[in-house]
Amino acid sequence: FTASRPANERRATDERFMAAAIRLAMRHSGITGTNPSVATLIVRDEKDGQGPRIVGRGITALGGRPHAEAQALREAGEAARGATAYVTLEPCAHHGRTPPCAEALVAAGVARVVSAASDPDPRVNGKGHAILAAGGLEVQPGILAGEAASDLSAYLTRHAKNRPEVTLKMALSADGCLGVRGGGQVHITGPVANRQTHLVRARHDAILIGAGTLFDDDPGLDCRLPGLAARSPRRIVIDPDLRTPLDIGLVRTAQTTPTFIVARPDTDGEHREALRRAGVTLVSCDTDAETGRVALPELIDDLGAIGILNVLVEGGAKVGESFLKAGLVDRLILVQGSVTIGEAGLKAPIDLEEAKRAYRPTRRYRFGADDWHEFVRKD
Ligand code: AOF
Ligand code: ZN
Repeated sequence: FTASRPANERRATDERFMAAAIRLAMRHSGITGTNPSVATLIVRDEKDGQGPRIVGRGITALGGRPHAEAQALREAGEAARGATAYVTLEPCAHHGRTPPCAEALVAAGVARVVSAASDPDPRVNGKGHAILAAGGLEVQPGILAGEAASDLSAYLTRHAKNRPEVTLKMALSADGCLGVRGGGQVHITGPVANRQTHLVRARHDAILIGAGTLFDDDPGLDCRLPGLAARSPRRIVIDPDLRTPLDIGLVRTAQTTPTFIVARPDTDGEHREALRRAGVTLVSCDTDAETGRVALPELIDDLGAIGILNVLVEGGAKVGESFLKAGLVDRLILVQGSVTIGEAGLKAPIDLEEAKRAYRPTRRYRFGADDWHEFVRKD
């Protein structure tokens, strides 16, 4: 529909519909299994002066199938003929339970396909676009590729690094502290930033804290936003010496929300058994003989092996520092509040200035008095 329009107008239209498709894809982010959450919009110009209109929409279904394109084409029916399809990821080229989406787009008579991110899956990588071009469709890849890749990052990390993606989130006081030395919780961020944190939790498969944070805060680590409670992530506590008591919140709720404790295998057998009876899953870890710290790369690989695609590290200066030192932090969320802690403050392992050197800023919001910064690693 855009062929007769000037190039800049066409580009603006493409970006507008792709932005809508990216927002649509976010709805199933984290609930499509190992499949990425992709969205498709089928758009046509009705030539009635009203401009382009959406005639079909699809999001990758829960668990991963059917794919977005198949659903959008079904909704569009005959209206797909001559239309433009917006897809947040290159359409697939492999035979699963259904024929490849790229072939379905050709068969439906779609005239033009605009895509955002390319698919690193070796069964697809470039082949999806090639099928479309061979079918005579006009292909425009790379529209809002960065934005789409940011939402697909857990999937992209799994292909690029063969491990779950790690996001470290920390709330910093105005003077760069996480809290007061020697414990004691300080409320650094306000209610809007706290709700945003719950939204971030809902988009992760697992949330990880250190035993210190568990003992100090006895946190719930769930997603308490209306309608999203079922999206609460699995909870992981790093507690190599297995000091977690049976009467702490996470253990008491382990029957309803999957809870993992990472401990050395030689810890007290009776306590291990009692925790297991309470519903906790114990994950074995190795520790460094000198520092007593958990071997994180191995732990992250183990979490990947049980189907976890992304992990949100939320607790403790030491845990945060260990993940940073191990080079395992792919994304960083730093929320700077307006409180000043002063002398007694526990310095954060990274501040905004250091973050800007190693990471690329992606999103930034202002929530009340809080400044919310998101970064991704530069490599
Ligand atoms: C698409 N549209 O909505 C999604 C795609 O296990 P399968 O057969 O479903 O294939 C998984 C692969 O399909 C996944 O690795 C990625 O390449 C692609 N995901 N492709 O055309 C979609 N979710
Ligand atoms: Zn597909």
